[in-house]
Amino acid sequence: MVLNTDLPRAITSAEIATYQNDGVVLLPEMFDAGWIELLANGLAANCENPTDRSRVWDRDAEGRTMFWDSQAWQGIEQYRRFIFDSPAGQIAGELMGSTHINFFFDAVFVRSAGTQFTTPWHQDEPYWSVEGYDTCTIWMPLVQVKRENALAYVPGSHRSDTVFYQYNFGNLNPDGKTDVDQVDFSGIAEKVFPDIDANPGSFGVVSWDMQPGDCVVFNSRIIHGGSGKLDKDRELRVFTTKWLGDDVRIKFRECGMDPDHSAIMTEQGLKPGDRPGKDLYPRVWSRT
Ligand SMILES: O=C(O)CCC(=O)C(=O)O
Repeated sequence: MVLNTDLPRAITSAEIATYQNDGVVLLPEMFDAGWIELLANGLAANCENPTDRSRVWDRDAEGRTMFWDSQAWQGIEQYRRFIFDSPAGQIAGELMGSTHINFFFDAVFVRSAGTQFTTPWHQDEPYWSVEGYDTCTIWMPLVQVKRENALAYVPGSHRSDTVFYQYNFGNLNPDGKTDVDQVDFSGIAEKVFPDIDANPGSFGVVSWDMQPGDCVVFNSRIIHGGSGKLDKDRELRVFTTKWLGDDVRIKFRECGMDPDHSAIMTEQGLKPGDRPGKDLYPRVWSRT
């Protein structure tokens, strides 16, 4: 399989400005068919051999499921190849204007055909074992997805300083898995989470029709959610990667973390205030 390790085209200054102003940008046709085939094979292997962290987030009466896994890259060669050899790290670095990019973790969101479950609206970085503005996700559907079923975003919300009461994803556990990460923002939240679904238009919500090879890059502080409600013949297989830029430092949060990396960070000698690094968070790109 031939894999193009270079960007298929330059990222434009307009795309960088959109990412910085809105906190989210659609980049069409950034990964060619070779990368998509590789990741599709990796995701199939991941679903067959999930990590201990994986779980079903939703299972309905008809047996349709939403499956999630995270930080599977160390065991899945196809993911490793993507992380180290694809242009993804460069895309993150150019959009965030960073000098260095470290890889944080992968997460997959796999909905079987017709799944109605929708991802609750949330921000990512408040849940994480790091803190920083320069954090982003590359969201890649490995199958075609319609705008109304894709992940949606509230442009500009990444710049809000308000500490919202965020959803506890640990509640999504129909199979009663033990040792699931939990968060409780009640001690620190300043406001209830905005009710985006009540009036998406007033929040300027955006999302896009996407093909395999397209990606959306979003700042990890942006409010996002709403993906799902699939047609009965449509599945949704999404591979995401999370990237860390210049200002990011390790932070252990009393409200809980999801995914909670504090134990594995500590095992590797990483502590609050450190720059994430070592084998766990490899540096994959530097501006030359
Ligand atoms: O794809 C989804 O439904 C959720 C993705 C998401 O929330 C994320 O990558 O942070």
